[in-house]
Amino acid sequence: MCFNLSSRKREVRRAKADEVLGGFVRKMSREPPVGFRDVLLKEGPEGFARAVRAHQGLLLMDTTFRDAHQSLLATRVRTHDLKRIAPFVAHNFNNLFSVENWGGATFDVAMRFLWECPWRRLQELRKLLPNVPFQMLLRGANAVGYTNYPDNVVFKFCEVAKENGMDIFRVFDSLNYLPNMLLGMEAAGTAGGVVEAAISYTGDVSDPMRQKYSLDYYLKLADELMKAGTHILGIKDMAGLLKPEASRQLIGALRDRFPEVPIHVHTHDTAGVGVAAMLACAEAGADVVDVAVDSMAGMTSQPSMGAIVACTKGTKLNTGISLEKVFDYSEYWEVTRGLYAPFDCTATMKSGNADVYENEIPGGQYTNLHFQAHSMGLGNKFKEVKKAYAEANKLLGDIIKVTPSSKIVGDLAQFMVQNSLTRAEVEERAEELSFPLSVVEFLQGHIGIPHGGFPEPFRAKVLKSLPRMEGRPGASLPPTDFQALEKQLQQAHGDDITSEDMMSAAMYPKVFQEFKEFDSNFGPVECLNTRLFLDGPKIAEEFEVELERGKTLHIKALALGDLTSAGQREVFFELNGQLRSVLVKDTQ
Ligand code: 3PY
Ligand code: ZN
Repeated sequence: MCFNLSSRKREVRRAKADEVLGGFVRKMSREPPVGFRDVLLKEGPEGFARAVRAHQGLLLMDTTFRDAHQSLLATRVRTHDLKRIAPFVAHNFNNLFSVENWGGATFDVAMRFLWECPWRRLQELRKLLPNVPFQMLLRGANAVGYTNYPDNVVFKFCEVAKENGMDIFRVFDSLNYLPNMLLGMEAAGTAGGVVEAAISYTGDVSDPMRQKYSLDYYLKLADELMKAGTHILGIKDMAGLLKPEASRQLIGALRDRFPEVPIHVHTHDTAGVGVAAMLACAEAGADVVDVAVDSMAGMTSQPSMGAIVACTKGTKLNTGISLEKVFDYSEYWEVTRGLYAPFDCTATMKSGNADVYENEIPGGQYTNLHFQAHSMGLGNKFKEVKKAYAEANKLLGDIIKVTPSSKIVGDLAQFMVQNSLTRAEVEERAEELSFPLSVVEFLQGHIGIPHGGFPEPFRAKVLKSLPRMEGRPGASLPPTDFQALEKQLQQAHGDDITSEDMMSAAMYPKVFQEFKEFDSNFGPVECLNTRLFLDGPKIAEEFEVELERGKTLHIKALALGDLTSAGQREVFFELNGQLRSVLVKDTQ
């Protein structure tokens, strides 16, 4: 199977994207029109929430800048391509509730694979898109990581995010474990952000046979989040399990119980039901639903913006968004998406699948597991993995599955497939099997306590005498000493360490260190266009790199030296007319 896109094709797609953008830029006036962010800045989080609730018509959050590419393109979309379209969004989509552009997996992927600073992304986008609120996904006490951090790290993280322009914090916990959620909510609220406490949805409230996650369960949890003062109530349907009937029951009941609070619903389109479900949510009283622009929508991503805009036009749910503008926006993303073909799930995945109602795999993970099975040349293994995933979930007690609990269920599923074990065999042989560490730690209580408690006797058999944690895991972690961390980072990377760097290092020490080393060797590669970033320049190619406004480098690639015994080559080039060379590792 070949995932590579030829450099020529990528260049053609880039040129097409330039052409599309050129047309937009000519039509844009200088200042973008007033948007909901202006309301937020004037009225504060409470006033903003009131304005959202009072708004006539359906509001949309656009996930194209975060969850859509996390779910379809392995989170690989670069700041460069987000910045190019950001002014268009500011000018033409000023009536969006928010643009989701940060958090979730984007934080570590930016440093790990794109060699760019996630904070710079936020800063740069803020300048280009000043009028629409930015929204991020905060994994409660896990912030933007996969594990618990000391409380002071989560608080500082939210403070720095807010200072850098973040507005709305969607806070969830992968087990809906209230103490973890409350910690994230408090951190976001103390920072001055809009708190959107989001209940992760699983099961099916419209199925009387599925009682563990009943309507009553969700209403009780919502009561707690309301008591804790959330500004907005979020429903986070990370796997796309909300059917229209369940939407009517759940959102209808929440609307009756909490007439004042804005309700915001998130889903994925894995089974192809996203548009129908979001329309049902809106009709039942949701104020905001999540969509992605058409060319970045569907399958494991969010439902299509164009479809929702068209279906609500002329009704009381009218979004006020121009369908023509959605088409233009979609055209940009269609060509830009082509640049990321090596990471595009459609290389192997041709459709969504209603089997998600059985396995309940979240959108992003569904794509990952599919890709893993296919890249091993074992396309048929995906079916087995999905079946094992559903079995693993039952073994762990039928838990909520979203980062990081979804990864734990996935690890157990892979373990079962690799060792050809059924659920009954795992239960029977639990005392002797060497389970993945993530599974053992989950049973020890490392990410919190699942609804209904841990599965027994499975837990006792796996853990034997291993310690069990009580209560909120982060509560027992000693606070991070920020002064000591700053000193340590200054010693490693020089004096100009910022609060943003400190947060990156506190959350991802190794990833941050590698990113800083790369950055000091090669500079800000985010300034390169995506064709150059992914393919490199051709010999004799001349190109320009804009470091900042008015500071442009003219570069011409000249020649490659021989391969050294260390696997490196000297690369000769002209930089603003001067001959230069640099040693680079040859990874071909
Ligand atoms: C994340 O945690 O990154 C998610 O998108 C969860 O749905
Ligand atoms: Zn999602």
